[in-house]
Amino acid sequence: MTTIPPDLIEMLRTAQRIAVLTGSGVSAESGVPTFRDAQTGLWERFRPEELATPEAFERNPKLVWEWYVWRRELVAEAEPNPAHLALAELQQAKDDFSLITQNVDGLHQRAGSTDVLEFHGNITRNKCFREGVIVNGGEDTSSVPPGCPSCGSPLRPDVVWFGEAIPSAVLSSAFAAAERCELFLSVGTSSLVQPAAGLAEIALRSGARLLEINLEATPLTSLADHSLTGPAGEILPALLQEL
Ligand code: BV8
Repeated sequence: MTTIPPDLIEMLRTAQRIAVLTGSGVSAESGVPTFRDAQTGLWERFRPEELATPEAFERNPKLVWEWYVWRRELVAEAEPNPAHLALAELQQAKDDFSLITQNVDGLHQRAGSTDVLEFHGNITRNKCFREGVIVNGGEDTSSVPPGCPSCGSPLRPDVVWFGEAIPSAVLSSAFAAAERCELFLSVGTSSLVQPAAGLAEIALRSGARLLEINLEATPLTSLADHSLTGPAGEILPALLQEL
């Protein structure tokens, strides 16, 4: 059972401007493997960083496309877990709440969160590799990856690969949320991937307090005002109970 320090409870109750960054640890209890979990089956010989790049896709579009098909199937079978539900509830309880996620699984939205800032895109959407426009049907499914209906180029998932820029609108909204929040929560992330991992430090520099919830220590832990170690699916509901 999570014991929550009284000053953290006070912080949670009084803060009206909250920003949250989530990583794949929040979806782990929904059965979606975290980014650094050992990959299984066909994918075990690859590191995600080797597949989630434009170069990997250009080198072997079929391999990368099929990795995303496999991951989409995992996500389709997954259900939001208590961590996702608690964050949707927290959004309702606060005047100014921003949820920034590194996850591409759409589970926050399925849990009821709105205006989610998808920092790394969303695996359930496809876009044309050449034109960059979202494609919603009409693709040429005789090839793998399917072909864009307007130009025939291969489709790719609408995610941000390593070496690609975060979509500028999402980036500026996330920076603004980190700058104005009173309390920043970093949940279920190893805080290794940039520029997402830098958001907590922007919040700290702007005078916010920092709460980290994770299974293990990260580069952020020493900077946090509070660091709760344990499953997000247990700790977040416990925090909401105290509100
Ligand atoms: C960019 C989508 C520049 C794809 C992903 C400094 C500044 C800027 C860039 C860099 C920089 N240094 C290095 C870079 C390059 C790179 C980078 O950060 N590399 C890392 C490896 C060092 N960054 C980039 O390339 C970014 N782009 O900067 O572009 C640019 C600018 C202008 C113009 C052109 C270019 C883009 C990065 C985005 C990559 N895409 N995902 C896909 O999903 O296929 S990142 C990927 O990693 C996922 O989104 C994932 O969410 C993310 C981070 O991983 P985590 O979520 O933290 O997952 P992880 O497994 O690591 O950790 C899970 C944690 O949860 C663990 O700590 C675990 O203990 C914990 N946990 C587990 N279970 C639970 C739990 N906690 C609580 N409860 C549980 N139950």
